[in-house]
Amino acid sequence: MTRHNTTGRSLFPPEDDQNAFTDILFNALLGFAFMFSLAFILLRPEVTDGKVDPKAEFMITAQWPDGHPDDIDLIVEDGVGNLVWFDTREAGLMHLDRDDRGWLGDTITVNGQKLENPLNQEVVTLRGIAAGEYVVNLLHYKSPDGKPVAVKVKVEKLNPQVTLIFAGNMLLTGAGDEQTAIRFRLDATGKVVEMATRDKLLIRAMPNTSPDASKEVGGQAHGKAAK
Ligand SMILES: [Ca+2]
Ligand SMILES: [Ca+2]
Repeated sequence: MTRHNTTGRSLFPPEDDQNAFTDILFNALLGFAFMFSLAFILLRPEVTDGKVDPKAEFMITAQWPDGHPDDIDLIVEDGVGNLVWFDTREAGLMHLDRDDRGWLGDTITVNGQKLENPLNQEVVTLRGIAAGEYVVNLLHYKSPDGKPVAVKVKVEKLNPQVTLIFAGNMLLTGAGDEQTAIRFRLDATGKVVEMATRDKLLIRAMPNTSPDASKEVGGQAHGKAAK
């Protein structure tokens, strides 16, 4: 029933007009909803199930306890003697994504607010496949309290899906300690054909290098490198 005011004019449009208006509004909303859905589908990042980084073939990770003050270094040598570590972050097809220095650099100030990232992790990626033997070493670079540190080392093959090649626990005994976590040999297709754990020194074997915990930040260390 339509209500009327005292002048006899309707307060609301006749029902037919109202239905037409509702239809137009509904259609417009439907159109917006459709366009929004379409935009969302187009903007949605592609789901790469099981793939971490399509540009990398292998990922080598060293991780030690969150918030731990010690600086551990990951050093990887490829089949032709290229060496990647904090001093040479790119060599051959290898790349050191981050030199984690323990507690150092784990706190940043944004807009006056202190943010902490307690993670202690270094990652080396192999951006392509080069046949040969890879040597994965750890170096206990800086140890303020001189105590041993447990480090987890992982080697993963990323394509066509993530496959764990190696996972191990190492115990680094103090500044200057260098140990081999794993050696693995790849064939030309990226298949792991051999694994070994016998030590091969990469940094301590270099001339004029002697990692020393007493060295100050910014001073010369590892021969030519300054951290
Ligand atoms: Ca480091
Ligand atoms: Ca850290």
